[in-house]
Amino acid sequence: MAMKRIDVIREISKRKGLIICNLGFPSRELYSIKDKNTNFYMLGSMGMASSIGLGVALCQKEKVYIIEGDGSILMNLGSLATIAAYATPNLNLIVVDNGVYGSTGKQPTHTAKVADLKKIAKGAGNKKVFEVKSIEQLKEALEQGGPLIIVAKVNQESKKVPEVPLEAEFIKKRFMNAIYELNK
Ligand SMILES: Cc1ncc(C[n+]2csc(CCOP(=O)(O)OP(=O)(O)O)c2C)c(N)n1
Repeated sequence: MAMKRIDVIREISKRKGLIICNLGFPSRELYSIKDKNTNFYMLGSMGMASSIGLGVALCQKEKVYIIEGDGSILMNLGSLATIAAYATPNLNLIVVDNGVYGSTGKQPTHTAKVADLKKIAKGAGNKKVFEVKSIEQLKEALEQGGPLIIVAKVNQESKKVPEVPLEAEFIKKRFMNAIYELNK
């Protein structure tokens, strides 16, 4: 049976580390699984989770899990080259590829027909890039040690969960405090 985005997010949420999550349903699903002060929910901008996550990985020692979307990473492909150039071993970028802009009505993205994110990530210079289609494959890929890019192929399903009821400023400050406490 095809993997769902929420299964991928649940697996990542079980792990110890910081999570920077894409906006829309991915953040809503992550919040509904378990809200933590180590979760950063991106509320506004597509494609910025990978850039923010790289910055967070570079400036402290905790593991960082970035949950991106295919539509979002396609808007910021440059971040894949910046990650190839600068990423530290604590960086794990998971691109959840459902082939659609799932949070805004399932309009197809370019991964549905032409774009291969694994090849793009490799072509940008990243060494460890995996494509996974099951939770078992995802777990195995996550064991490989970073910097790591995983393209997780999922179906188009979003769980009908409410919006994240937190203010952007609160999310940022809480996340910064959590990083400070973990790294002191
Ligand atoms: C720059 C920008 N353009 C458009 C939007 C509107 N928008 C919010 S979420 C979203 C879809 C995101 O798709 P994807 O990254 O593939 O993630 P999915 O929801 O499918 O998991 C869109 C178009 C936005 N927030 N920011």
